[in-house]
Formats: sequence, C-alpha cells, structure tokens
Amino acid sequence: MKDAEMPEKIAELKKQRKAVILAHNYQLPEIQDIADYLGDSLELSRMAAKTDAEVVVFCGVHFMAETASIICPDKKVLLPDINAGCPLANMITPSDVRKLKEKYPGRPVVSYVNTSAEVKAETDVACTSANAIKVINSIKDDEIIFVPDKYLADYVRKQTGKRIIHWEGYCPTHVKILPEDVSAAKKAHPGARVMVHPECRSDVIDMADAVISTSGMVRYVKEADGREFIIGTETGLIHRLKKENPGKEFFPASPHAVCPNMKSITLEKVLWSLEDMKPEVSVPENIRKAALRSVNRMLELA
Ligand code: CIZ
Repeated sequence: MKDAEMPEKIAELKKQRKAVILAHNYQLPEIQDIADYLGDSLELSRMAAKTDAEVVVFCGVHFMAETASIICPDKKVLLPDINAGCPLANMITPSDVRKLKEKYPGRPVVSYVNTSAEVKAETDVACTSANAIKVINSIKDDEIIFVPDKYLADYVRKQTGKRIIHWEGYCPTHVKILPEDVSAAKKAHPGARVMVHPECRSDVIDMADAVISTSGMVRYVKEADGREFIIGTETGLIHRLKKENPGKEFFPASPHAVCPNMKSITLEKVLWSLEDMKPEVSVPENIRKAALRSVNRMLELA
C-alpha cells in the first residue's frame, strides 16, 4: 500500500472496529495527524475513559497504554508497537519500591506516571509532570519518597520545600538537553522564551523561563505574547505547537532530544494493530485495582 493511502485505510478500519486513536504529544507528525485526540498521558487516559469507543489505539509508550487500561478496563487497549517501552519506567521495579518502604517506613510514596502498573500498585499516589507539585503539596507529611525520576524529584523538592527521598532514575531523552545547548539556542534567538520539561537536568531547569509539562507548554504558548519559543523537551511536541500556533516560531533546545520509543509507532503499525486487534495491553485485576487506587488519588487531588 502507498503511504498516502494509509490514513484513509486506517480511518476505515477505525470505524469498523469502533476504535479511537489517541496520540501522545511526542509521536511522529504523521501519527499526530491521524489522531482523534492528542495530549499528555493523563489527558489521553481521561479521554480513553470518556469516549464511547470500544477500542483504544494508544500511540505512545507502554506505561501510557497501561494507565489507560487501569482507568478503563472495559475497553480493549492496543499499543501498535508492544516494544515501545519507557527506559525511565524500566529503571525501577516493585521490589525496589518495597525495599525503599522498608528502609523509610511510614513515608508516603509518590510515583511518577512513568512507571509500570506493578510499581504504581506499590505506591500511595501517582503524579504527572503537570500535577507533581500539587500532589506533593497535598500530602501533609514533610518527608516523601518520590520515584523514579531524580530531576523531577529535585524540582519538586525546590518548589515545595519538602524532604524528598528520591530514586536515581532519569529520562535518557531529556538528559540529552545540555546547558550549553540552551545557551546556544538563547544566543541564536535572544527574544525567545525558554520552556523546559521538569525531567531535564537541574542545571537546564535553572536556565528556563517556564518549567512545564507538554500540556503546560501547549497552554503557555497559546497564552503568551511572545513569538519565539525554545522547546526543552522531546522534539515531537514542536509539530503540534507549529500547527496550533501558525504565527509563532519554535526551536528545539537540542535536536538530540528524540525518544526512539515514541518514534517506533508508525502508520503501518497502527494499521496492522487495527487489522489484527493486537498487540493488546491489559493489567491483571489485582495489580490494576491497587494501581487504580494510586491513580484515583492523584485524580482527586489534582
Ligand atoms: O505525562 C506525560 O505525558 C509525559 C511523560 C510527559 C508530558 O509532560 O507530557
């Protein structure tokens, strides 16, 4: 099949299967363009719960499809490339969390959404980059275990003043954005606002005008007076920002901030997943129920 025919074929199959296509802000442009909804992991999971569709084709990485399945177990959740994992989520296991709880008894445990369902099941409350500060501030304890991203942990520590016991995880894509990249981008575009994701290194965060999630960046750009923006996150977001803000200009903080897992979802794989109704992501009921408690607490708080 020719590439140009693929979106049409996908649309046809989507209708037959009563499916909806959800795409993360970091997906390839052609995937973003065929999506029914674009967003961050939380927005997409909420959308999955709201839609009447029976099948959710989740164009993102594994933990995101799992989160959708945790929230809406009655729907079939397809992940077009089952190997699209998240290295950050893979940096911590349920047994690591249990050991932390033994070492620091009584401390509440917050897990970033970039974790497996099994890890979420071991924790008290989940958070995303969009609501991490709100979630931490809502906890009355002064000392909190936060897993797995050490840079997000450092950022929330500084923003909330709480004692944060962190895990040494990091996102291999966001750490590719270096302070010298941000300096060079600022020099080339002196009038540009610098937005960076809180998964970036702390010295990069210190150079930003705004430290926000992808959904925060989408809103920030819409509301800002400025015309030029330096984007310190996975470069896929720039496609959406350009499309939604034709009068504004966007420059990646680093061209190296490309997540190979996000980019592994292609039009062919979306088509095949709708044809074969697989690969499916589902979570065993006991794990799902425990993980849902942690996700629901986040939803109530944030
Ligand atoms: O929660 C998400 O979707 C992630 C991992 C990043 C973001 O800021 O959108």
